Amino acid sequence: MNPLYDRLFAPHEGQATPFLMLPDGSEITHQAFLARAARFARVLTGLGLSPGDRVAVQVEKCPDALALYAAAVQAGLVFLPLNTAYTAAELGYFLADSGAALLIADPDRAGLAEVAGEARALFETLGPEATGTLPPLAALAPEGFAALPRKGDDLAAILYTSGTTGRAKGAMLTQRNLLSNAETLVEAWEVTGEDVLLHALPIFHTHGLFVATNTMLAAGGAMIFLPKFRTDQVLESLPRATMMMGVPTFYTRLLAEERFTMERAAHMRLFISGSAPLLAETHRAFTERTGQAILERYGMTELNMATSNPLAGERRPGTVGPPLPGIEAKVCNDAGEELPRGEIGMVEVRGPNVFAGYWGMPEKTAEEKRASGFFITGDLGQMSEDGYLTIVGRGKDLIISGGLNIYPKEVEELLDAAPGILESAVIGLPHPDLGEAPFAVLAGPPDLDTEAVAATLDGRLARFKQPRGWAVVDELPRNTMGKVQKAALRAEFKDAFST
Ligand code: MLC
Ligand code: AMP
Repeated sequence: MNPLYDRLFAPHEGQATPFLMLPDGSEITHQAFLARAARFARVLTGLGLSPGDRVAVQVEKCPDALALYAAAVQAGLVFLPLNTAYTAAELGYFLADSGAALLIADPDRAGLAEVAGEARALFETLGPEATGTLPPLAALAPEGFAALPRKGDDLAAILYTSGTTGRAKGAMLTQRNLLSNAETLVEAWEVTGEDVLLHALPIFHTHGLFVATNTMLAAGGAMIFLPKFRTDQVLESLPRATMMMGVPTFYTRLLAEERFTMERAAHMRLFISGSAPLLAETHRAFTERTGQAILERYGMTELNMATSNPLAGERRPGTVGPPLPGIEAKVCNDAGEELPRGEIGMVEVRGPNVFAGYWGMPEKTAEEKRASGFFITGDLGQMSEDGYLTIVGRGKDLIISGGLNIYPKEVEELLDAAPGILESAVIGLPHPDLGEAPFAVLAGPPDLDTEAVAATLDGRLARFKQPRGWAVVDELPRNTMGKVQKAALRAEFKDAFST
């Protein structure tokens, strides 16, 4: 028994209908995809990996990257997907912390060999250009692979999520976490084998990998599988799709296009948004343009999806809807006591979706997960009388830029160490395309060369985390407790990206 494989993958082994539709017009059936995955599973086990071992993967989005995920599930391995934007310096930590047995990365990332540590590193271009660094994949007969036994509590994946204080944490997701959420979403959004999801998200995060892919697998549907969000490609694909999942930037980019019309969206039955707040005005403009209401949902790496506006019923702009079936979400005070409806407090969530804990960090897990099972999300929310949750802010110092998380602390530590800088504060400011984007305020001499400072981050910090704007001040504003007043800085520089 391998619950995740048995439910999401095995039923489609003989399914000859398309699973992945690619930009070049070619299609990969469920059957062919799973045959490919089975070969990968044989390769992985042939390399000596056994159930429970971590396999880290940093490769560009392509069908084979997804097949590696399926293979890891089938072989009982713990899948550890990594953002392709991460530098070798960032990756070294994930590999060492997770004790990964294997790293699979694109060959142009060969610099990673130096940081691979104990992990065996394989550099291979996946897909049609495969160069054969992986043991002779093509030579293996497509005989299939019997899924190795796993239990619901066994880990299926570890996803790293940065922390407000220092080190990134590996969120441990069990087979049950992933499976229960996929089943819940199929039901909530009435996903069927007839659905075609327009997939333009990256596949190294919860959104693109689990919410999108697991749900389509559970339903036996298909995906138009685009390498990334390119407006032209998305516009062209919409008339063949029935659903799309995206971060708010996807929707603002579509709305900026006159070619995005009611007619173009007419074949779609469901547009879903998440990972960052969707402005109520975007929601309304979208309805005006297409006649369809975006369905906004809320989740996080540790939770998969926790709440969702209803498929049938009011999709209320600015809210993330009620808790999904089988999941509890409440707004609490610091002691974890539920507050009266309408009051603002910390969002806490409990259910089969809640992760098992942080890898190797029992104290961190205990700080964020109560004995009662409720997870303290770090998001501030407000529950309406009729049970719709609104995310009103974050209790954690976090910037979400185009759906990607940036922890200021990580950037500030590097900036503080740069020559000439007394101290720094990195803040998120409103950005017309990315929702919010990182901006650095540096305390230092007035002639400080910010370009030189920016250059010190290259190679050490993924580009998306690097500040897009800079200001130099004499000193940072502090409150009486000595804490940097980021709210004051956000107010002072609020228009930096909008003018
Ligand atoms: C790319 N860049 C970004 C960025 N994405 N900078 C800040 N924030 C981002 N999100 C930078 C690159 O480093 C590069 O910089 C330049 O922008 C162009 O890169 P690109 O790849 O061409 O960018 P683009 O295609 O425009 O990407 C923007 C985007 C993409 C919004 C389409 O980031 C995206 O798909 N985001 C989705 C992220 C996601 O899936 N989040 C879900 C997390 S799970 P330079 O300097 O090199 O030119 C989660 C749980 C939940 O949150 O609830 O779902
Ligand atoms: P991640 O750690 O990448 O999984 O990001 C999770 C965070 O994204 C959550 O803690 C929220 O702050 C944010 N988030 C996800 N969905 C929404 C949403 N619909 N509205 C507002 N914030 C969201």
